[in-house]
Amino acid sequence: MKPVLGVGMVGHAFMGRVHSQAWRSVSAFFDLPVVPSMAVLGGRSPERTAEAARRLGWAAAETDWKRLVQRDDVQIVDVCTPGDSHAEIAIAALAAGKHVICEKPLANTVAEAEAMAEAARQAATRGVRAMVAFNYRRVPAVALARRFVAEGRLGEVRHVRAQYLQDWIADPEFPLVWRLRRDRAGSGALGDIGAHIVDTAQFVTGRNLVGVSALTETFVRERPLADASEGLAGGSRTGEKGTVDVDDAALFIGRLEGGALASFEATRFAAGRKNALRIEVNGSKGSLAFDFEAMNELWFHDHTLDGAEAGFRRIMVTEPGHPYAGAWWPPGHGLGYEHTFTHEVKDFLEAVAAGADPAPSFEDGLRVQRVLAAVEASAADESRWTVV
Ligand code: SOE
Repeated sequence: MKPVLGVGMVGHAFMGRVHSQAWRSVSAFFDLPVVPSMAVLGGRSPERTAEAARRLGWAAAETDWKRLVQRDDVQIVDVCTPGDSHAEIAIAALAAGKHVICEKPLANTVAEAEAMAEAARQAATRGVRAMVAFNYRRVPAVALARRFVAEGRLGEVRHVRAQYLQDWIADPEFPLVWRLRRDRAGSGALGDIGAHIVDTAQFVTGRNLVGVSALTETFVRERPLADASEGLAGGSRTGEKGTVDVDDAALFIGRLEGGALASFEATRFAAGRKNALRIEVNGSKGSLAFDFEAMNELWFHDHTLDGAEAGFRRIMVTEPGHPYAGAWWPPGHGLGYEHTFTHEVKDFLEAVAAGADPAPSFEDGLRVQRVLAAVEASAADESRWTVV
């Protein structure tokens, strides 16, 4: 009999639903040393939480996260709330001896992220593990891209071009949901999706950013207020308007360890782009290109080939030898967004069972948080702007 680890998850909106899917399916597809049991779902409203628990497959519902993290049937706490409560919940859970997986960005501020990383360091000395949930690392094609870079197939990395393009708030009448409020989300497109491309770029290249220079913009400064500002769509309108105090888009350049130049663009105003997380890496021996909107494909150009034969070729990342892919369908049948979360909890459970630190750690999450803060500081510093 494999040891069973009870999971207590806080939050049941978009991220809670997709994490539930991961916890529900992981043992059916991966042979793990431990088995997760979906012990309890946490949320604020008794009715909505009980209903979500029933629908998503949780054994119980709890309206007080402080009780949830103390429960004896909970060994893992999964934090799927907006960023303003990540630090409080994660730190309390670690102090209670529970392993923690926490949605991205790790926190809303560097100070909170520092406190979380410190709590994780302390907890690790007691065998308690913590991970920040940057799920796109677990797209098979992204993991394969990292493998190619690590194997030296690209040679010296010269350029990284990363974009995260969405369009779900392009309509000025789209309401002021929590992702557009600094007090809840910390920042706008920058923290919500820019954080993903910072992590993806650092993960694929194995190099951290050492400095940035940035522009941010808020295109729509007032939006309708909505009653229940949960989820992506928001609830019914109140008829009033509120001020948007976060960025709608962030554009920045940076330098990676080792000298590669990188550019980043995060926006929710790219009309027609739904979830285009893209990365291209150019090295001395070749290039890689990925777009989440075709997430089962990785494009590779081998620059050591004769020019007459060389050129980008498409690799369908669905072969048994590709990261994660062998656990699923026959070659060519493809995976979706939800699988990245299944891979995330698989890696987390394996690390917990092995007594190892999972990646990305809270320390990695803190490093991303420092990049976000540097981007905001750079964008606010108009003295660096050269008028033409
Ligand atoms: C909204 O922009 C969002 O749901 C992000 O919060 C997620 O992290 C991303 O995976 C999809 O888009």
